[in-house]
Amino acid sequence: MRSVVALAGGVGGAKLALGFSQILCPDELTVIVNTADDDRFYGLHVSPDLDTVMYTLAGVSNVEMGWGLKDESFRTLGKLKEYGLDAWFNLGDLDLATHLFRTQMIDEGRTLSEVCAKLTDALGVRHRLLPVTDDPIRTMIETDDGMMSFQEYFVKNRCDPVVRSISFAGSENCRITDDTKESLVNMDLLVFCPSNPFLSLAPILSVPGFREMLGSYSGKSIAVSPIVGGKAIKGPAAKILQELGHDVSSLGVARQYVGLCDIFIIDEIDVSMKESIESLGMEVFVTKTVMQTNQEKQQLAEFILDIST
Ligand code: FO1
Repeated sequence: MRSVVALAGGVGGAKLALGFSQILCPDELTVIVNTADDDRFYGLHVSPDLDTVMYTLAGVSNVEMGWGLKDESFRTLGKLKEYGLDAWFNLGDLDLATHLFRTQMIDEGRTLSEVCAKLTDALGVRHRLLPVTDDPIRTMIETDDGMMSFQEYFVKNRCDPVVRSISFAGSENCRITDDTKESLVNMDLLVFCPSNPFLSLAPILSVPGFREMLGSYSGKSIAVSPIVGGKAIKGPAAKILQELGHDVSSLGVARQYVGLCDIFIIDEIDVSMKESIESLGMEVFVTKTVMQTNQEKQQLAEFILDIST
């Protein structure tokens, strides 16, 4: 039996997690998810990355939007706007149920992990999704337009402001959950999904004790580049690499994983980077990494399992 742990943010992580879920039994896969994009809107606790992975594995995600539920409507939000609220963060009418449920449980004293388990059970997700921590951690973006929360940067300002630095408020007081710790102790393969290294994977790694646990792990660690042909598949990864002074390429991403991964996977289009990445001390594999269909998600997951044995 395998014991695969995938570290994931939003869409890219969710796609690869879905690929793994199609070939691994429920007790062979744990997805540890970023929670630093979490925030509160309209009094509700929003956990975007957990929901993106959860909805994707449940087969109910809104693929066109890249977040939220399919067949969604926004009538409640429209009413809030009519009342004069500056409702720039969109919560769909169906998605509101997830948020009402989560917020009510948290306000009753339940943990994010407990809520996640209840929601995934209800949606029929059989593989394990774990928030990296149950404690509050919030990505803050220092930009040329001032300091802002992640969702202000991402949604309200459409990633336009120039990023100067990124920090994770509260991370110093976070604890890894016992379930996360246990999955890291028992894993025989660690996968860094093709998620944003600065916004999705760095906050997971910033939780005290997480890096130390990886330090005492002796199995294979494999990262998949979220940059293909100098462009991000989705989101601001390329723009942020450039603004923070890194190479906008798989090489620029690979440099973020030195000391964390022994295998780095790049897309066929980036084959010319193979040697430069190898010179960082990683073994490099080249394959098709762009996942559009469910078959492509499964193929990449199969490729990763094959090279890890
Ligand atoms: N992304 C947007 O671009 N606009 C939105 O209004 C928006 C609302 C939203 C609501 C719930 C949710 O789970 C995700 C939502 N997202 C929205 C996506 C979210 O901002 C990003 O996917 C992640 O935080 C980045 O991985």
